[in-house]
Amino acid sequence: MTHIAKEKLATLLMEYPKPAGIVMGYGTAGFRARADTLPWIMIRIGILAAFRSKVKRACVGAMITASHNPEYDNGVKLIDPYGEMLEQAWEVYANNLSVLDDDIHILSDYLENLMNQLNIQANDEGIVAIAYDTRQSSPLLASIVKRAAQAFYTTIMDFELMTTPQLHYAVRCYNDNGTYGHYTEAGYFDKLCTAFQNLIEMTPNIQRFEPLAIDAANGIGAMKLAYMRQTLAKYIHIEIFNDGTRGHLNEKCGADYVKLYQKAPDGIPLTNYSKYCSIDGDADRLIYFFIDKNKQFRLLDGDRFSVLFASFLAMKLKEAKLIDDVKIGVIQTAYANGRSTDYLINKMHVPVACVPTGVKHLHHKALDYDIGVYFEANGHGTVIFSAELKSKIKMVLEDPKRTVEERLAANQIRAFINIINETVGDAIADLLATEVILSILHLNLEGWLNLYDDLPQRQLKVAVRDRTMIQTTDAERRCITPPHLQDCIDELVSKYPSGRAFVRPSGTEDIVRVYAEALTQQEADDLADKVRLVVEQLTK
Ligand code: G16
Repeated sequence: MTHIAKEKLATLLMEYPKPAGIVMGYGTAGFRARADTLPWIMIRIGILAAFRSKVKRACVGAMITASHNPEYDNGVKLIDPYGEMLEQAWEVYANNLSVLDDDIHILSDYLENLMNQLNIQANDEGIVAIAYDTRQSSPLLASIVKRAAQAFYTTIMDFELMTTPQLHYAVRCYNDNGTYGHYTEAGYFDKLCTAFQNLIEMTPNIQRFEPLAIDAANGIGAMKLAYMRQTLAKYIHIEIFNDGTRGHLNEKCGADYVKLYQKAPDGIPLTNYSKYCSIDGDADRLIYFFIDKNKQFRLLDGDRFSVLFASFLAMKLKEAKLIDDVKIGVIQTAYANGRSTDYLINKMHVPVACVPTGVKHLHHKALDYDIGVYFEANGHGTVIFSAELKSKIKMVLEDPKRTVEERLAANQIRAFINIINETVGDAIADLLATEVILSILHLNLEGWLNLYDDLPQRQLKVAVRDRTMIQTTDAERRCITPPHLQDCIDELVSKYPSGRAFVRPSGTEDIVRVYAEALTQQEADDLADKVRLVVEQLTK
């Protein structure tokens, strides 16, 4: 480690000291907490980003956001060269760095050891792409990451305001030398919008698009959607509400609020549209909803996207006569409604895997398939396509013996792949994909909802003294600590026909999450409430 790096770090440590007694872990989506408690961790993450880039000899990303959390929170997560979440082995380094106090000697000893272990030379070059959401605290936090990374001979690509999925995309494109697309925001929109238009233009008898009202959670998505709205105005009429001009970020609006409370967001007229959707604060989640004939609010969550996307892709694979050569699977978490899992397995005959919460887990599992469709029930997800699948599509397109219908289906899959952001769940890409599938299949939201009936469910947030007291296993479906908690949950669940419940500590908020489902809403509410009481008692 150079003398200059040491000096720069020492200055940063003095400017942004670590508060006494603070403990922070790299959670579901990186470090997340109240923004005013974060500057010191940004120093550590800036260093780690530089090291990761040097080791991978590629650009890595650092996204400043707390996504669905309230405005007063913020956070940071690292993005690996292929646009995926940071490799889990490196989360250990992040946690080790977060434990270290501000002593420059101890910190530099640790860093020198780490450089030796990872074979990093002081003058190896690094490149870190940084972006942030619209939170007031974001620019300062980004500037600290930047300065810490620069102390280690690292170039910064500063994208400033971007959605989280846009940064994932940019990192992938940059390292792919443009094969995946051009790494700028213009490149991102060009790829998505061109693919969307192509899919529409090539599809005969496509249904007219109904106007869509979007709740943008008063976040970064509003300004990005506004750009796209103009480009696609010829095809689809989009209205953007909760665009940040009046309300607060994620407050009574946004995908998390709509999903959690199962109700429409504030700030959007509920009479004029047949289709609504909500995105979250950094535009990586999407939830659809509508008001039915009986004036009831009806929700279409992440499970519904899995069913819709998998159905569409399976249908096109059949038409392209590729279905027998392609392994398609769906990845869910414990939050997936039991009826969605049943529908996928028993009606669609698609294999379903269950993994712990967190896109990193779903993404990893999805790589086992040629087409891996993954969505968390909260609307966070995407589809990934194997290189083999892509070359099979190409072969169909280039084979003169294939029929017009087979080639059309292959072409439709190819265009669909280009709408999707394969690096991570992306509300904008998922929105375009959903809209175009609904139009191709001539489905309205009611038809989509009627594919199966959800079991009524309830989710609660429970504040406890120390959420790490709860440890889970079996993809978070069972608790191993505190003692007796799981026995109590099992006993409660046994009293409700088709009942299911689990608890897990959140990795993004200082709370424990309770989930329950049962045959009626009253029973789901009861079960959730009883589980909450048990959690409160056993974590006192
Ligand atoms: C993040 C993660 C998601 C996760 C969510 C809630 O979403 O990316 O995978 O489902 O947090 O996690 P937890 O239940 O552990 O708090 P976002 O949209 O906030 O980035």
